[in-house]
Amino acid sequence: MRNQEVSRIFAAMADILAIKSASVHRIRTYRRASENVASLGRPIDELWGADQLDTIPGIGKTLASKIDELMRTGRIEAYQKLKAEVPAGVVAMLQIPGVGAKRVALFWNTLGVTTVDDLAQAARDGRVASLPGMGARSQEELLAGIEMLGRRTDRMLLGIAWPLARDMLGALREAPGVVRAIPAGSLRRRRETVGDLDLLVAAEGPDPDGAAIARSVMDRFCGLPQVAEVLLSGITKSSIRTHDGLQVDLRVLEPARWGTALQYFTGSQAHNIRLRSIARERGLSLSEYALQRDDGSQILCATEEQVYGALGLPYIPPELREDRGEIMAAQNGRLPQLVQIEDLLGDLHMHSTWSDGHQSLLEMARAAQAHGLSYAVVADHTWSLGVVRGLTADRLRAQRHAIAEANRELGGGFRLLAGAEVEIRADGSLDFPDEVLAELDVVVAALHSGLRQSREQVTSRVLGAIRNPHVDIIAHPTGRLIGEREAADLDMEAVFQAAAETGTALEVNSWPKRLDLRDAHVRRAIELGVMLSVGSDAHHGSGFSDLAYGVATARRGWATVADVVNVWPAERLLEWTSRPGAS
Ligand code: DGT
Ligand code: CA
Ligand code: CA
Repeated sequence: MRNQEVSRIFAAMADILAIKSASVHRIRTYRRASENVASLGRPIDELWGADQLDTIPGIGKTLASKIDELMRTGRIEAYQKLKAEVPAGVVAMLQIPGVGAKRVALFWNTLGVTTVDDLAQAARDGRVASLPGMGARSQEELLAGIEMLGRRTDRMLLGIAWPLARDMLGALREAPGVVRAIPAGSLRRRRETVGDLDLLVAAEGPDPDGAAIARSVMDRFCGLPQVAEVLLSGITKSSIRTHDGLQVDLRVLEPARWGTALQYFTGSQAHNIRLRSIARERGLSLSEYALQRDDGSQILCATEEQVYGALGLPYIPPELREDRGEIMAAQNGRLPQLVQIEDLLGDLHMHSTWSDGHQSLLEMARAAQAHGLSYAVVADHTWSLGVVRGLTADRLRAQRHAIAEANRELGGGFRLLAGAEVEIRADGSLDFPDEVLAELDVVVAALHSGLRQSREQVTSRVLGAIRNPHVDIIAHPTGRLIGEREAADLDMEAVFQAAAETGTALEVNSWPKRLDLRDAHVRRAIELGVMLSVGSDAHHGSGFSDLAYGVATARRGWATVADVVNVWPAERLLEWTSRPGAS
């Protein structure tokens, strides 16, 4: 599948065009094409083979011919030309948090810098501050951004690694003799980022030692289209590096030892160390191969339940295996019944073309329904968020009519609720007065600006929003973007206490770059009695599948159905939003 490659090239072309200040239309065309190819859901090679590239939204004749060129020749001439015009080090400046194409062009054209290092030096020399539109403060922010870029690890977002693992395993499952194929390691524990992928396959076959079967699985693995480089190709373990630079280890096992191997390679290491000491107390030694008694005899475990069972424990879900008290909870029969994706009945945070979303109310509703939901809150951005076409009070009212219209069209099988993602402004006030908020079914409030304010300032803004009786949910409370932007310096204890007191829910935002609240915050919030809302933040119908990442994060924070408001039917949710003290 070459979708990722095509998507990456179009995104890179859009970046270069933006630095060259090409027409906004042209830049957007490439950007959209990149997004649409990434979320295509079927191999682009297939569409190309069937001469159907132009059925992809946003791909016209010109872009189709470029994809065709790539498929036939392995390169796109126009991309090569663009790359020759703008140095790679200049394009890399776009990765600096807070730096967009206009700034990059300014640095390149006026300072003559062609690498991020040159730019950092120029900032340290004070040459950035004197540029038009810049100043001492923006120079400092630039240096902080570059520093953050340097600290960025090469861990991959869960939202990228999970689909990648799914694709690779899907291909391996088709190999002869394969009976199971799943990701272990941090991906199975659903950590927000993964260092490398640890894939496990159980295979069995006619030949006595299974070697031929294992060999054929390994060959298939090393030949997958995602593979850029084979690091190691053995009979029990192979390692490759993908085009995105991610290392993937594959182990092929006998089904009879599947349980111990899966348990071992799922980790975490800290969890495993505890399990081994419990095993020793029972006169057993636990390894990836088996449980072994003191007399040397082995207990083979085909399932993880058998491993945990032999140690006197119930099965512990992978998301909990971080040595954060899960083993004691298991021993005391107090493991939480974790919330599951199937438990969600609605989504409380999605966008439409009324602000910066890509699809209409009706399209979003149908997509949400197709994802198994029965209602969704339209939470478009409000006017003071400058970068998007945020809603004024008048347009918000007009949107309510459109929502009613869409609901009639949907005919009762699905319901859109009227909401807004109301901006919490830098001075702490909200974009709408109370009487406008009072007209909405659900009010979501969020910070998008002033995230670097002092702890006192930024905390008081969030507390103010929580205490507003109309506000039901605080979206992505800390504002962090994984690997890009630190969380605001919030006093989280104060935030959790206020949310618990007022019955305001805090969101677990499902967008893979956010996952905010994060796992540790979820855990503490629940301890203090805070309700959670798992929100997709979808800007496109395909965005509802991100809910899986939000649910995973909630599970890592020990959340049960009792902690999540969008497991309720719409009627109960609306009772909650009109609870005493709210409206
Ligand atoms: P990552 O890759 O950094 O996101 O995190 P993990 O947890 O996937 O770690 P990784 O890939 O090094 O190893 C996968 C699992 O294998 C790990 O969670 C537990 C197990 N494991 C690996 N090496 C060791 C080890 O030296 N001791 C123990 N007890 N377990 C290990
Ligand atoms: Ca790993
Ligand atoms: Ca590994």
